[in-house]
Amino acid sequence: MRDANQALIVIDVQNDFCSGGALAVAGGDGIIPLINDMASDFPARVFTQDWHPDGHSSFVSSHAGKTPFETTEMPYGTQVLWPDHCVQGSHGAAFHKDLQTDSADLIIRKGFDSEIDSYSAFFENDQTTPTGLEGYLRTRAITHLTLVGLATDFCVAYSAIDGARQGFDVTVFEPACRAIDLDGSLAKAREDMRAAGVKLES
Ligand code: VGL
Ligand code: ZN
Repeated sequence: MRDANQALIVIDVQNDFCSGGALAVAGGDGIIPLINDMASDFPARVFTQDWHPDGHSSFVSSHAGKTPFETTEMPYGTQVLWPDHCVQGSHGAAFHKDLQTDSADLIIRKGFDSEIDSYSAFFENDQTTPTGLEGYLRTRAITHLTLVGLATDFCVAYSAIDGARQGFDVTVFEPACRAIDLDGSLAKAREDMRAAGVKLES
């Protein structure tokens, strides 16, 4: 077992990001056995769930004339328009059935404000509105985070960078992550993570 100041953060291992899902990430399900094995090694375990209301502003269906993966300008910056995914209470939003979630100390949901997407487990995409995760980790005296899950280049990377910026020691364990890789987004995310002081472990 690792030291008490270490948390495993499992990002968005939900049906919609796994095979057959609305926003399936190639090989997404393949990381589940590894995550299940890792969980028993960490004294603190936090799982996240992408959790959007119907008609969320990040959904392409909310933007007439747009096609999936195009971008649009939002008040908080450029936003990719995603296929509708992880609608609150839907099968797609549920954790994959093979992911062992009983070990979760905390399940944190994000992206529940219709008007703002939230890739990061710490802040919505306006980079100001907190999810509360930082306070949870600090009050438990957690200083070291290991991130795994989906997708490497969006929710994992945004969470890792925000974690590092807040002073946590952050490692992304890449064998237990998979990427969407939209127009070079994986290479850019890895570069941005490194620049923010995130350790990439292969
Ligand atoms: C994610 C795109 C949209 C993710 C969530 O979990 O990486 N990506 N919503
Ligand atoms: Zn989403």
